[in-house]
Amino acid sequence: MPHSSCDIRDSFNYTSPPLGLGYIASYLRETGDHQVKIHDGLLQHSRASDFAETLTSFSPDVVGISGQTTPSIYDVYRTAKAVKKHDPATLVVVGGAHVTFQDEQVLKDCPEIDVVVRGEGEVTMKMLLDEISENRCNVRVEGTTTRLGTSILRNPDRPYIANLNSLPFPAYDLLNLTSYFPRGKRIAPMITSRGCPYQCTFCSSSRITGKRWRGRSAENVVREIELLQERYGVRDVTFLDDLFTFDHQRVEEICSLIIKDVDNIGWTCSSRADIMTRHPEIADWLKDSGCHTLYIGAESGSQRILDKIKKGIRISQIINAVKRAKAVGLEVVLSFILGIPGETQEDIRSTIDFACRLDPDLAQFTICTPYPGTPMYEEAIENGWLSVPDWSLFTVLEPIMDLPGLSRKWIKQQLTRAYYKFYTRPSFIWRQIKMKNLDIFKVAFRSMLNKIRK
Ligand code: B12
Ligand code: SF4
Repeated sequence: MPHSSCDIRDSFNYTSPPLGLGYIASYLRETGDHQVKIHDGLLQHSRASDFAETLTSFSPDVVGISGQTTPSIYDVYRTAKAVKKHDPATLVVVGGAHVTFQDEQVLKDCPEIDVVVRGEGEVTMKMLLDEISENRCNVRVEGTTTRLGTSILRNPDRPYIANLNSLPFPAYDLLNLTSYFPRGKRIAPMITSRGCPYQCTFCSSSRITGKRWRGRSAENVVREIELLQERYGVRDVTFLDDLFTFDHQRVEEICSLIIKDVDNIGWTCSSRADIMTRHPEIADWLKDSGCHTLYIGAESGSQRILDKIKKGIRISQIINAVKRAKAVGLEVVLSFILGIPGETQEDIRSTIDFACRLDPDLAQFTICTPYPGTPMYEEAIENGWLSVPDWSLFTVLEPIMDLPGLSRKWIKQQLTRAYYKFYTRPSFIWRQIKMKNLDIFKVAFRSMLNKIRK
């Protein structure tokens, strides 16, 4: 991971281990004779000099850099430059969401990058390394964009990995899991599925991992939980899946197997509101097997806007899902987007009021950001809402589109207003006092507002 600023990490003093790199590392070790090391520049105390030291001591033939998020791309460029400066013969490969959709631009902008891996990285990286270790100069590896003389060669896409059970677990031994435990809490992330058939216009996930949802089996998932618990002392798992609850039968199987095989584990996942409404029994399964927090993307309080962003959910489903989750005793975290193209000032006010009325345990408000690869990005370019993009501002805390009828300044004010209005409600503060959560809440809230005000 490049050394990079990150508002979430700075506000909550927490980042999570780079699972994508962990998967690539374990796959390379399992399928070939490769020695792999992971350096995470996002870790709070990681310094650029540590990275230079790693380059010297490990002396890699290939350096893979995660170009996953848009705001970190300039840090990716800086890292690539540092690698080539250290040894110009090192092959520099980048992968992840941002570079997948900006592959040609990235190669044009940064001459130090040799290859972009698009989409899932495990198999493509292995194929690339096989070519190099056998001294073949074949640049025609599926899923890559690379240089051919002075031009750029975009090879065909690689098919998605059909059976996720076939992948080894991430190389946790290379990730130093304990350095990620926030305030000593033994939390680790996991990912149990990839792909999403929905069409939300602001989201690039489904465009990276494909429209077909692929889930690992319950058995495979629970074996990984056991590994995390037994080898690393993990007590709480955060499932980062975009669609953990997509296959409700699989959810039931995972929950039953956790109850049967795993003691003392807490966990968190996210779900779409329509799935929780269609299958209300999911809430009970989650709660009974140790899930304590459910994250739901509510996005907007206006049905017209939900339809416009093709979210495919109804306001009534959000209300039902929140009621249901609270009824079984789950904590609920909702996320909302402000400044969506087509919104009026009234829509934004009603989103903030809706968040307060729903009264979840936490609410996250972000500013609508059109990431490359999304239909919203195309729409923003076509309509001239994005001038020359400064990628470092794509943090979801900065308004970056010039939208008709909504000034950037006003949208930013609404973000601050949303946090104040939601988090200073007496009912909310009282709940935090009762739960003795006030210290963590105060630090995070103050720090988040400082970021927004900057
Ligand atoms: C966990 C997470 C985080 C963690 C980062 C943890 C980490 N160290 O990786 C934190 C909380 C810090 C974070 C922050 C942000 N995030 Co985030 N995050 C995620 C999340 C939920 C899971 C990532 C993950 O582990 N996936 C599972 C692994 C297996 O997949 P993967 O990481 O994509 O890796 C695969 C491929 O991408 C590729 N690959 C990735 N890296 C590399 C490197 C090489 C060399 C190669 C060859 C291949 C390769 O191969 C991997 C294996 O197949 C994703 C959503 C998602 N479902 O992926 C969003 C996501 C990556 N985040 C996103 C965004 C927007 C952000 C933020 C900008 C804003 C925000 N939401 O808060 C900040 C930016 C911080 C910064 N300065 O960079 C977007 C990225 C879109 C974009 N173009 O930027 C995503 C896709 C969510 C979304 N749907 O919009 N995030
Ligand atoms: S927001 Fe969730 S449901 Fe919508 S496309 Fe993205 S991953 Fe799929």
